[in-house]
Amino acid sequence: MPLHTLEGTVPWPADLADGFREKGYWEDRALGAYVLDVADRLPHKTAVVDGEVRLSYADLANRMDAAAERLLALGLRPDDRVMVQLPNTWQFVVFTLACFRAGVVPVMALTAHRRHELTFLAELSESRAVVVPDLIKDFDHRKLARDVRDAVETVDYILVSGKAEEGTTALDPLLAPGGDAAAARKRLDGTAPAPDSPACFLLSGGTTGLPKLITRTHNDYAYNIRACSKISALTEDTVYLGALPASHNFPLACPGILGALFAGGTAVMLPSPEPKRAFATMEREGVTVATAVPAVAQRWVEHQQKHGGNQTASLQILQVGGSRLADEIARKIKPVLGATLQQVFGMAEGLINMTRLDDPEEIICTTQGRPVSDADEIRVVDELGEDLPDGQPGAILTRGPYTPRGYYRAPEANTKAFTDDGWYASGDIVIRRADGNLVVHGRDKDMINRGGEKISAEEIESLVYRLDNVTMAAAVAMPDPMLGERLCLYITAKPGTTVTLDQIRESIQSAGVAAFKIPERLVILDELPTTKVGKINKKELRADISARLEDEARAGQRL
Ligand code: OOB
Repeated sequence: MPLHTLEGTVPWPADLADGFREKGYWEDRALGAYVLDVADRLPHKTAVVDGEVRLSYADLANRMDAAAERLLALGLRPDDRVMVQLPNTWQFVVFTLACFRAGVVPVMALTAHRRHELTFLAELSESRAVVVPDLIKDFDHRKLARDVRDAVETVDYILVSGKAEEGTTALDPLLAPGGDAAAARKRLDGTAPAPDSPACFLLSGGTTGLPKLITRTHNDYAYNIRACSKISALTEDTVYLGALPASHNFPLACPGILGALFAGGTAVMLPSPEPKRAFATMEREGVTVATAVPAVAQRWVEHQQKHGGNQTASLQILQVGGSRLADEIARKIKPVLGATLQQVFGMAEGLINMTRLDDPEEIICTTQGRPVSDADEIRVVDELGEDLPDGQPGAILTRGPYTPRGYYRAPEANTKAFTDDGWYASGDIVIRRADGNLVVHGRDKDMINRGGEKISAEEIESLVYRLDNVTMAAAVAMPDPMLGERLCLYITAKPGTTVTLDQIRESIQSAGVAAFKIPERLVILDELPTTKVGKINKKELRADISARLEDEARAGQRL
C-alpha cells in the first residue's frame, strides 16, 4: 500500500478505530470500491444522468478508472490535493470518483467561491491542481483559476471542463472511457488508497474567519453514506435528484449522489434547484428522492400550488435540512408535493440526524430527527459543560464513527470546537425530547445561515474593517421569510464621515468574496451596544434589526 500522510489531521484513537472495524462501521474499503461492486452487478443500469448525457454503471466505472490513471499520468500523485470547483454535472461525479480511486484528495469548493476563499483553501491544503468549469453564466472560472495559480505556489495544473485555454488542461478528455477497463481496474486495485487516509476535504460552515477543512477518510465517509442510505431507504430503484451544490455534504453523501450510486440507483445532476426545471426533470426522470434546503422546499411548494399538475408524482421522499425548516412549511410538503418529508439536521463535520420515513406526522413536521447511527453519541450541555435533562435547551456535543476528531491543520480552532476527549461542539442549541428526537432551538456560534449557506460573521467583519471610515463592525443575522436569515451589517463610522452599503459591497466584492456573503443591509449607529465584558452585544443587534423590520412591515401595511 502506498504511504499516505495523515499530517495535519486528527485521527480517531486506535482503540476506537479498532472497535469501529469490529462492529462493522468501518469496512476498510476505499470509496471507489463500492461503485465497482454495483458496476459488476448492474453494468447496464443508468448510474448518472446530466441533461442528455446518461452513463451506465459500466461506463461510469470505466471512465472513473481511466480518469484516475490519466490524473496520475498527468503528474498528480496519491495524497495530492486538488481544488474542485465544478457545478452539478456528470463531470463532477466522474472526476470525484476518479480522485477516490487514485487516492488524490479533492477539496470540495463551491462554485460561488471566489479568489479570497479559493486562494486561502488552496494554500491551506497545498493543492496541486484547480479544477473549474469554463464559464458559469458570464463568470469566467478559468480566469479565477489562473488567479489562484498565480497566488499559490503549489498549484501546477488547471483543469477546465468545457473550453480550455492555453496553459490549462482540458478536463473532459481526461474523463473519457479507457481502452482496457479490466487492466486499469487491476492496476488501481493494487494501489488503492489506505481506507484510513483522507478521501476528501469538506468545508466547514466556518465561524472563525475563513472556512476550515474537514478531512473525511474513506472509512468514515463510506459509513456516513451507508448509514444515511439505510435511513432514507435507498435501493436500486432510487432516482436521486442532486440539485443543491454537489460539493455540500448533504447532497453529496447524506445519502445524496454517492448514496444513490452505492445503492445501484440513479443520480440525476442538475445545476440549480430552480422550480420549473427541477419539476420538469423530476417528471422526465421519475425522480424518487430529492434534497432541498428550506428555502428551496418553500419555492417548490409555492410553485406546485401555483401551477398544479403531476410533475412530482414519482417523488417519494423530500429531504430538507441545512437550516431550520418552519413547522408550517413542513406540514405542507406531503399534501402539496405528495412526498414524505425527511428532516435532516447535519453538518460537514459528521453527525447526521434524520426523521424516519415511518415516524408520525408530529415528529416529521416538528423535529429535526435523531442520529442515523447507533454509534453516534450525543450530549446536551449547559454553559459549564454539565449534562442537561431531556426537554431543556443546551449546546449539542457529539462523537462517533463518522465525526472526525479535529479540523485539518487548525490546532487553535480545535481546542475551541473539540473537547479533549473528542466531543465536537457544533455551536447549535438543541432540545432533546424524551423520544430522542432533536429540535434545533438556536445556536451560539457567530454565523449567519443564509438559506443553508453559512457565513462567518468574523470573516465579513474583518473585510469591512479594511474600509477607512469604519470604526466598529458587526455582522448579524436578520430574519428573512424566504432564506431564514440574511446578513445585516451594523457599523460605526469615523466622526464626520459616512459609509454607504454600496461602498461596503464594492469593497468586499473587489476582495474576491463569494456573492452570498455580501451584506444586504447596513445600519449605522453612533455606538454599538456592548456586553458586560466589553464585547459587541450581537443579541441586542439581532433584536434591533428584528424590531426595525417589524416596524417597516407595519408601516408598509398602513400605506
Ligand atoms: C449542513 O452542513 P453544514 O456543515 O453546511 O452546516 C452545519 C450547520 C449545523 O451546525 C446547523 O447550524 C445548521 O447547519 N443546520 C441546521 C439544520 N441542518 C443544518 N439547522 C437547523 N435545522 C437543520 N435541519 O448544513 C448539512 C450537512 C449534512 C446534511 C444536512 C445538512
